[in-house]
Amino acid sequence: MPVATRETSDARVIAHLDMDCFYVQVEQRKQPNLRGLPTAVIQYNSYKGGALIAVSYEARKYGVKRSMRGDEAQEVCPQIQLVQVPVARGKADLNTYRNAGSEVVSVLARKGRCERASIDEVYIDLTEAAEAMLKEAPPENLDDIHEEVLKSHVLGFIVEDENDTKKEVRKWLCRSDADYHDKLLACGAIIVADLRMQVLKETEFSCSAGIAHNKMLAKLASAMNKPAQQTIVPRSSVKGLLESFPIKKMKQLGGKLGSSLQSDLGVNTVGELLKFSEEKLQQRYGINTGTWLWNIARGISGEEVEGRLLPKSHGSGKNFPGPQALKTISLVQHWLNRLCEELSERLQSDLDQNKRIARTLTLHARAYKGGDSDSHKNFPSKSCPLRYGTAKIQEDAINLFQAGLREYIGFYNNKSLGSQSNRWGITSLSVAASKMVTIPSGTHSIVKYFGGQLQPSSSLKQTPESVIHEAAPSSPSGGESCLGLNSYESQLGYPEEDTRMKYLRASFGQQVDQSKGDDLTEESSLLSPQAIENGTAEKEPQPSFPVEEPRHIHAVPTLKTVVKKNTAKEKGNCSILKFFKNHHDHCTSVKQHATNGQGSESNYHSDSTINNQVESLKETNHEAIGTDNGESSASHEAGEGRASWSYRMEEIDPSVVDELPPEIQLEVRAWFRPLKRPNVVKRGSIITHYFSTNKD
Ligand code: DCP
Repeated sequence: MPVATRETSDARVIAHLDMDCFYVQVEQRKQPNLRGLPTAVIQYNSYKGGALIAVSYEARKYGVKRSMRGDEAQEVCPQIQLVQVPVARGKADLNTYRNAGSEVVSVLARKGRCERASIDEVYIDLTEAAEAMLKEAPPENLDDIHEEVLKSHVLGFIVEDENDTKKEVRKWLCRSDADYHDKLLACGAIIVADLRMQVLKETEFSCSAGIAHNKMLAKLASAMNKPAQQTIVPRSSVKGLLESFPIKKMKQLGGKLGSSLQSDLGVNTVGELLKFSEEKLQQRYGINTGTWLWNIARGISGEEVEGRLLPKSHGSGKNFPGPQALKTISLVQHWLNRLCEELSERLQSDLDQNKRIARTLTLHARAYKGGDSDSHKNFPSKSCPLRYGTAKIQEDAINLFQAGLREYIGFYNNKSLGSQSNRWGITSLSVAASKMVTIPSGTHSIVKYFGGQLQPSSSLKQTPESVIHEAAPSSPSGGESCLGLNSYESQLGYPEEDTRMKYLRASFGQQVDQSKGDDLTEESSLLSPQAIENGTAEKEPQPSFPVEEPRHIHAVPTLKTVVKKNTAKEKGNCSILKFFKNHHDHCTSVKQHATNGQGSESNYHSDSTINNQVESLKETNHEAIGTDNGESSASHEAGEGRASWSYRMEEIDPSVVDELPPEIQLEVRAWFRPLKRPNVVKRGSIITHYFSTNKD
């Protein structure tokens, strides 16, 4: 949904830079002999010569378009050079292009706050740089202005004699009587031209740019004069620019909202919106969208350049055109597995390089059913909290697909699968990881520690309650307000609903009854769309989930006491205590003790792995624990062939706690404090230090 943001009263200088025929340029850098030739990059899929995804400007002159396939392009331009995208896992591998985009961003980021808007687009806030230039070296004082700056297009500035364009542009840039806004834009234009030349020098890529007072106008302008040119949008030209600008071409108006403006209000250009009052637009489209529409009609947008050099999300997709459409679940699964493998690799490298994790997994598909050629528009996108680990992502993705398919086909009984009207084919599949969050510094090692050791679960299915609509990808259990914890929960591979408890289990060796999901039948193996839609999915049968073994439940007297003592400190939705409160009455035993029973491994792989991690930590220090406490904190239970262990509250490593999100630290620390038992452990040993409660 568009968000109305008020424009600040201060003049800003924002540039939008967009690479020219980007994939082609990347390929031409690899093969310089292609430079200057009509060239296009084609998709991996060779159907009808492969889909064109990037077309050089030389090829465009012959009428080659991106909508064409290779065969058609060769018909209109026989000499066209077709280069196939790099391939991995039977699909396009875009890493080369992504890395090339990163090279560009790193050049631009030297000059101002950058927001990487897509693989080849960047916004940059040049306000400070322009202000500094205006103060120290205003254009009117410059002896020499680079040719590249003089080639700028100034919207609304009419040059009488085309031969004098550069001279006229110089005059416009250097006007001493110009208003402050235009002077800043003139400085912005000089800076942007310089940046574009720098990008060309360092990366060999050319780009085009728009320079304006906000992101919206800068973006519109960058596409106006391509390739390798720049366009300035003075305030005085905004009305003229928007007057004739097609409404459907405006960002966020390409879909239903734009169509409604056309059909319901008869608005075909942005300028035509000026006829409507803000109230009228609000009545029709709601307060926020109404105001946003009122603003864009006037070229107003206060949206900030976000300061983000990394992509907002990761995605991996593939098209299956014509006869290649996927018609069975097993084929879909095959391809989803490949897509998820790639996604998982990229998430892992983002985590390693940038310390970021993604919180939401979304599946998109296009499909047809029966003879309905329009039905591909309606395959619902589905999202759920993202669990790390390739197998988990694969498992969740197929479940999301099944949930979407169920809704798409609109039936609830597998018996109808074979009927003609319910035949379907998938023509496009993609998985995306979004809601990226940076792990606060200091938490890296714990995430690595858990992440590195978590094995993919083979049987823990995406629970229905965690399948959510694309439109509302936040957690149904209030995940949004628990950002820190949920991020880690996702990272640790827990389904969101259970995470807090599992976190506690990992930390405190506690186990919880998790017997739901028993007695499920094959027939209910797809989730009910109604349940998902209404947020009541947890009431639905949970299909083909492995039967979970009831868990032994061992409560901790000390923990219980502490929980009671600290209830007053509970605050916000993130509270572990609050969550714990909902569950602790299930706890029956009086010993803090964790036992992984037979058969629980597959269902609780994640937390049992963590248990084992804690165990291995403890084993390293086993001697010290045994010596100091007279009670082994790590033990192997004979007969089960599985490790189990028990330990005390005071044995929890405060340094591990240090690495948790701040709000969790506070709560866990509150639990530690009453348990201080000075002199119980021997000072000086590693484990004493490790588990010491006196450190905080
Ligand atoms: N791309 C793609 N599939 C599409 C559209 C684009 O794979 N349907 C890729 C190839 C493009 C790159 O993204 O090179 C950037 O897309 P742009 O829309 O910015 O187009 P180009 O950079 O190719 O050309 P232009 O100079 O018109 O921006």
